[in-house]
Amino acid sequence: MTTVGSYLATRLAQIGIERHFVVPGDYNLILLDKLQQEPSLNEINCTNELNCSMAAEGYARAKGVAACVVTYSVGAFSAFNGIGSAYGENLPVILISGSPNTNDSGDFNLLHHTLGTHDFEYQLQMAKKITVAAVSIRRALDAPKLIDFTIRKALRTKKPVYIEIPTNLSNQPCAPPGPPSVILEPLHSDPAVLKEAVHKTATFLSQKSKITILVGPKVRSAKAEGALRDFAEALGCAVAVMPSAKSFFPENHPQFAGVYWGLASTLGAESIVDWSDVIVCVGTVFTDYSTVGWTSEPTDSIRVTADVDQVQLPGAEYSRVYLKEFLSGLSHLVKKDPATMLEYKRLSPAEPSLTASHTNEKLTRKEMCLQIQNIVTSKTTLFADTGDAWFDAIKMRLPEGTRLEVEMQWGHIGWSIPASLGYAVGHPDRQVITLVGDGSFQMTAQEVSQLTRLRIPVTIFLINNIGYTIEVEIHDGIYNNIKNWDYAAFVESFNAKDGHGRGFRATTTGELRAAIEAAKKNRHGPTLIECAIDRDDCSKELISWGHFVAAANGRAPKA
Ligand code: TPP
Repeated sequence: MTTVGSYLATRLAQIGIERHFVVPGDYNLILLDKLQQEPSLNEINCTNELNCSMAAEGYARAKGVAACVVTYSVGAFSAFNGIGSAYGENLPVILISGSPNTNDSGDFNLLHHTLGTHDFEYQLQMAKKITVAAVSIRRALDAPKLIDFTIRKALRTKKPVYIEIPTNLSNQPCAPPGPPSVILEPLHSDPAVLKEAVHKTATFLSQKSKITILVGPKVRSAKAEGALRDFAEALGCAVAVMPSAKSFFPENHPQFAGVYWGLASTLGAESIVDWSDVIVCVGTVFTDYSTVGWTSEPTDSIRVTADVDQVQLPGAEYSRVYLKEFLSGLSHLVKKDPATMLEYKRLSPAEPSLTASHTNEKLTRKEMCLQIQNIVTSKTTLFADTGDAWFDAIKMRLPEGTRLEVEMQWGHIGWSIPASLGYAVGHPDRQVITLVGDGSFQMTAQEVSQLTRLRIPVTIFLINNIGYTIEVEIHDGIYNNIKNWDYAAFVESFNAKDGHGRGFRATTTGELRAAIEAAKKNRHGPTLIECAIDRDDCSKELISWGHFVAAANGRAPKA
């Protein structure tokens, strides 16, 4: 017999979810049982709902979609934070919350885990603001329609959705699921609009002589990385990437022209972007952070914007044009124009060839980065949390196949710990390396416990500069000081009798080398390496970036 719970389980399995992230509570226990009965779904427990939602967000980065199951209010309110992240970062995460028994509202009962009023609607209303579809299943017979509607919406928009299931409905019968194409069928561009958008854009580009492509983070959600490469090769021009799109275009590609991040750019990317007479912005997102406090946003007049489902160029705009199809169409029409590539070769600075030290000296940020860079391979996924870790990771040279994950839109410090758990569960074949500041780590540290429990060999480089350095650069005060921890001991405390987590503290280059060797050998649990560096040892780009972001934050109100 199909029940509401088993219907949902079948649909989650059909969209490729193999692990769902949960924190149990009495409003969702029967639902969790139903999900467990689906043979291809495995439950991953998290230590709290904030981490649970962030772990699901990380799983969606690995597998394209994720599910997170929590209890009413006390669980869902915390999980909303990861759902905000999924929205901002364009990741389809399905938040499923248990909720009160359907009889309770009509009976005017007061219930636990609520506001202590007769309103049981507030959570649904809140979810509507941070998802693209939020439903509450009030009758079992509505479940198939509502579940299909929300899942389809999540997959099509690459945004989170919310499904609320009352505690007494999960085991109630409903119609069995129909063919999965109803939720899986992708959207296609309007053929006439696509044709015109492609022609207009190709004509526009043919009139320009200095074309640069700027790659943004939405290329991933549009599944357009392959089409982007074809388009770039057809044009033969310089290709710069935004910081949150680093690794979405191979860095060993002859057309790669660095990370464009205003004054924090790498490899001279800003010089070629500034020289161009047109910038084709593919899946880009311009915010105060990504434009360095609005100092580096390409002007509209020289911009062609190819977004996930629309195209804009000076004097024209097209909707219902999907990025992958648009780029594929363009690659067949554009003429080769390598002008920016030729100029970039002239403008780009010689790359410094730095090697990690072989002696034993006091650890610095630069040396830490060199040693981490040495262990990055094509099978590595690097997570960089908010803070100087962003700037460290952005400057690293990544081999083809390496992935970098940053959460620059939502920017929740501590995101990297649960997100790397979720990612590693989704991609057990990849080597996950996480760069996280001490302040960020303290937000979500207990999720290392699940890495230990599941024996996942994530390597965490904890950059201990004793405080919130990025905040110091934006606006300093005593609130940027934090309590130091014995991080190595903290991580090993999760082992109890059966764990294999290891913790190290590196204060010298030699200690870091030794810790990295130990991490390579530890295949049955996480390894945390605390990199103890000076409080003022931070990237110069972070200081300048902080200055401009602070200036943007501090603009006086308009009269
Ligand atoms: N709370 C959350 C959940 N997210 C945030 N981004 C902030 C507060 C504001 N914030 C941004 S960065 C930061 C804070 C508090 C400090 C990060 O410190 P750390 O992880 O030590 O990195 P560092 O700046 O030292 O490199």
